[in-house]
Amino acid sequence: MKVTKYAFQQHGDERGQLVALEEYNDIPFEIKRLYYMYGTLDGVRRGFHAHKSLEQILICIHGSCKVLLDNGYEKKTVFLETPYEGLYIPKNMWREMFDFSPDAVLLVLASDYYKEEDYIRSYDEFLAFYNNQAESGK
Ligand code: T46
Repeated sequence: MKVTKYAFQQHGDERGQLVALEEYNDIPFEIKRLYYMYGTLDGVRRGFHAHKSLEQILICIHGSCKVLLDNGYEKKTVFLETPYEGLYIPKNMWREMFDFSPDAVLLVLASDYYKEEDYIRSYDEFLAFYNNQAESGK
């Protein structure tokens, strides 16, 4: 499984750091929504779903967390710990976020508005959807 992590350009000077993200230049899609999670309690695991068409970039802008990616065939765990790195999550990818540090702020840039119908929340349904997509070459 290919995991795509972007290393964003840091504009550092004697005052500190700044990262600027532009759609299509730094982010490979139109950014229609952003959201962030913080105050995640110890031991919490979130996610447990895939998306039929949504693409996202996850940036842990403070603290750290881990993300399990599962394409239905292979699993990989990615550690996010810097505000200048973004993890790309394509469509058809099961994800779980865990091991949040108490100070973690996880920012997510999304290619579409919030649509409940885009979620696949059952793992069995995800595997069936994945196999179906693979067979039809999508
Ligand atoms: C994803 C991972 C990385 C909204 O009302 N609007 C939104 O844009 C989002 C993302 C959530 N919500 C509501 C829906 C739920 O009542 O916020 C509540 C928590 O959302 P959810 O349980 O879906 O959160 P996670 O952490 O399981 O998943 C989220 C995203 O939903 C998902 O797309 O890929 O983060």
